Amino acid sequence: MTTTEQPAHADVGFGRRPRVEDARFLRGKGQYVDDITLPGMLHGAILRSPHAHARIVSIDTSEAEAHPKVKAVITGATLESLKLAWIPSLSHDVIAVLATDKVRYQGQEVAFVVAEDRYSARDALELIDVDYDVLDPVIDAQRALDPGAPVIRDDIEGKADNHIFDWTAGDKDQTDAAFASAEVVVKQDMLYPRVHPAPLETCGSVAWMDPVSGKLTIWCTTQAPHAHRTLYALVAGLPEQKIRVVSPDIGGGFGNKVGIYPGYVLSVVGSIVTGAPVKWVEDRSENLVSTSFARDYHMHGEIAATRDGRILGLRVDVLADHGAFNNTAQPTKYPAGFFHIFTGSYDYPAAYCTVKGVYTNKAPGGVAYACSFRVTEACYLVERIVDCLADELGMDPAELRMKNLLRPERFPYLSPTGWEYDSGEYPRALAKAMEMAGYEQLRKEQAEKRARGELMGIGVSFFTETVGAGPRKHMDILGLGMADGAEVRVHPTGKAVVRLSVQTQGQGHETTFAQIVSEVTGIPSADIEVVHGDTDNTPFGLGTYGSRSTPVSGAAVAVASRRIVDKARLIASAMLEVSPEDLEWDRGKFFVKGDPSTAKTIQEIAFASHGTQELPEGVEGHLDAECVYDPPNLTYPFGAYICVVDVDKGTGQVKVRRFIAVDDCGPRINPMIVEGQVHGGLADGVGMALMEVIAFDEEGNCLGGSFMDYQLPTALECPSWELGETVTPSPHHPLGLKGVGESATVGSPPAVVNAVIDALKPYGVRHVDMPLTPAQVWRAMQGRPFRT
Ligand code: MCN
Ligand code: CUN
Repeated sequence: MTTTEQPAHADVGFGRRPRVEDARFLRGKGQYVDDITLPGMLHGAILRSPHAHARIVSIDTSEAEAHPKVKAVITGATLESLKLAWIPSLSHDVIAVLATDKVRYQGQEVAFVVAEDRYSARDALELIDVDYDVLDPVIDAQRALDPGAPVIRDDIEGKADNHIFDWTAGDKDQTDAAFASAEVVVKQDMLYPRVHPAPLETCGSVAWMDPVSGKLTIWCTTQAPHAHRTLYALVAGLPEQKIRVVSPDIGGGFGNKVGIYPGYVLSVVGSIVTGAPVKWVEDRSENLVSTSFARDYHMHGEIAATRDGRILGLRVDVLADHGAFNNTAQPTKYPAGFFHIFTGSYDYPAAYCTVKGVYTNKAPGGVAYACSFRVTEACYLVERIVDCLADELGMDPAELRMKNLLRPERFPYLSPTGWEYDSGEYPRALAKAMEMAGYEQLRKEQAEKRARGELMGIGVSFFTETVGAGPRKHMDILGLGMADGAEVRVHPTGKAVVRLSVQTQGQGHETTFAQIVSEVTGIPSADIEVVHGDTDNTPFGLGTYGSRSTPVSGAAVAVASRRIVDKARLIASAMLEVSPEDLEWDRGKFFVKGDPSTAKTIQEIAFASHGTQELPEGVEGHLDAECVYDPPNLTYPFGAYICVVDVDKGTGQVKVRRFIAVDDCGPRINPMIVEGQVHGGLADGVGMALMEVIAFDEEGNCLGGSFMDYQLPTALECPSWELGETVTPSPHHPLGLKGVGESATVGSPPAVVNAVIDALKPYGVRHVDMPLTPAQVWRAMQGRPFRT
C-alpha cells in the first residue's frame, strides 16, 4: 500500500502561496460568462432610455421584428403578461425589468431584442420607435423633497413625494448634552460623490431553459449564486431545484455583481420565448450608466471636543441619494447599511446620526464598490472631521488621533451606536505607521518646503471596519439569514475537495480556502480542490460581499475541517487500538502520546475510513464533514494609513508620493493575497479621492459613461505602496481571522484627501469635496492668501 504515503510537503497551512487560479488567468484561459457558447445560442441587446424622466407614450417594435435575424422583441408589455415587468429590489422596493409606464433614469431598460448574433441585435435596437413624453427630472438630491418636485415613483400607490426612509442611530439627548458642554464644536459639510465599481468585466449572463428537462441554467456574473437562485424561484415561480445558477470566472466584482440586473432576467425570458439559449453581455457604457453605482452621500458632520483635544461627541446628518429605485444591498434592518459605525476608532460616549433616503432620476444601486455596506462613507466622515478638528485646535492630526484612539483594554468595545468591536490594538498600529513613514521627519520636511512656498501634505487616517455579516438573528437579505455552508470531503487517497457557498471575483479563494483546510487538517493545499460558484454543486450561502467570505465561509470551512480531524481521531484510535484521548495531534497525523513512531497520517486515516478497517461504534465510514456557520458577531479589522502628497501650485495637480498602510486583519491566511487586496484597495482610494466621479447634467444626462470621462487610476498615479501589519486575532472566529477585502478602499480616501487639504493649509482651506482633480484643487486655492 503506497497510495497513502506522502512526501514531506512545504505546501501546508497558512503562508505565502502563489495563486493557483493565476495559472489559467495569466495564460488567457479563464472561462468568463462571455466565453460560454452553446449550440444554437442567440444574443440579446437592450434598448435604453435616452431620457432621465419621461412617460412612455408608445413603443413600435414592428420594424425590429421584421429584421431577418431577429427572433424576438420583448417590451414591458410582454413582461407584464408574464408578471415579470417588476421584480423585488434588494431593499424591499421594486425595480422595473423593462419600463412600462415611465423611464426614471437615463440608461433604463426599455426593450430587449433577441437575434442570431450580437451585431444584428444591436442593429435592430435602432429600428424600435419609442414615443416619449419628456418630464422634468429630479437630479439634485437636495431638491428631491422640495414641494412641487416631480414625483418619480408614481408607480407606488399613494406616493406623492420622493422620500424613501428616515433612519437614526445613537442617542440624541446624550449627544446634544455632550455638544452643550463642549469647549469646541466643528461643523463640516461633505459629499462622498457617486462613483462606480467599474470591474474590468462588465455584467452579463447566458440563460438556457432546456425544454426537455425543464431545467433553467443561468451562467451569470454574480457574487451570490445561491441567493440569486432563490430569488429567481420566488419571482418567476419556478421550482428551485429546476434552477441552476453558475458563476464562472468573474473579472472583478467590487460590489457591482451583487444584485440581479434586468439583463439577467431578460436573458431568461428571451430563452423561454425563443426556446434557445440567450446570451446578454453589456458594454462599458451600459455598465457605467445603468448598473449599481456607489456612495452619493451628502453628509453634514459636527464634532464636539475639549480645547485640549478630547473628543466628546459626533453628530451626523445624511441625505442619501438612492436613484430611481431603492436597490441598495445591505441587511434588511439597516437601510443606511453599516453607516452607524461612523464613530470610528475613537473613545467617546455620545453619537447620533440621521439618514434620509431620497429618490432621484439616476441609476439605482448605492452601496457597491468595496464599501463594507457604507463603512466607506462612515470612515470618510469621521476621518475628515477629525482633521477639521485638528485644524481648529491647531493640533497635529496624528497626535489628536493618538489621544482619542480606543485603548486595547476597551475591547470588546460597545460603541455608542451599538456595535461590539471584537478586538483591536489601535495605538500600536498608528505608532507603527508613523514609524514607517518617519512622521517627525516628514513634518520637518514639510515645514521647510512651506517656507519655500512649496505645497507638501501629510494625511493620516485610521479606520475600523465591520465585516462578516452576519449573525442570523439580526441580519438577512430579503429574508434570507446570512449564514454560509461548507462541505469538506477527503477522498480515499487523502486528497480533498471543499465546496463553498461564496464566490471569488479575483480575491483568490481557490488558493486561500484550500489553505484553510490545509491549516486545520495538515493535508497539503495542492491536494485540495476548491469548488464554488455553482448552485448544483455547492452548499447554500449568501455569497461574497461585505468582505464576508473569510469571516463567515472561512469559519464554516475551518469548523468542517475540525470535524474531519475529530472524526480522524476516532478512526486513528481504532487503527492504533488506543482510546481517542491517548492520541496527540501533530498537524497532519495522530500518534500515541509519547510515541511519535506510532503516527498515522491523515492520508492513512482517510484510506482506512474507506477501507476494511473496523470503525469505532457510531462512526460512519468515509472522512467527510460539513458546517453551516452562523457568525456570533462581525469581525473588526482596522488599520492606520499615512499618505504624502505634493501639490503643484500652478496647476493644482496632486502627486501621491508615498503611501504607508498598516493593516490588521488578524492572522493572514496568505500574506501575498492580503497584500494584493490592500494594493488594489489603495489604488481605489487614490482613484476616488483624486479622479473618479459619475456626474450628471441638469437634464440627467450621465457624464461618466466611458473610461474617457470616468477616470480610473493607473500605475502612473500610484506610488510604490509601503505596507505594514499588526496581528490582533478575532476572539470569536475559529481561526481568529478578520476580513480584509475592502479595508484599503475604506481607509485610504480620507488619507489622500487629508493629505491634500494639509498641503493647502497655507491657503486656509479646511475642506474640498472629492474628486480632487487639478481644477478642483486649483479653484480651492484661488482667492485665498498663502499663509506660512
Ligand atoms: N484573506 C487572508 N487572510 C485574512 C483575510 C483574508 O488571506 N485574514 C484573503 C481571503 O482568503 C481572500 C481575500 O483575502 O482570498 C479576501 O478575503 P475577504 O476579506 O474575506 O473578502 P472576500 O473574499 O469576501 O471578498 C470580497 C471583497 C469585496 S466585498 C470586494 S467589493 C472586493 C474585494 O473583496 N472585490 C474584489 N476584493 C476584490 N479583489 C479582487 N481582485 N476583485 C474584486 O472584485
Ligand atoms: Cu460593497 S462592495 Mo463588496 O461588498 O461586494
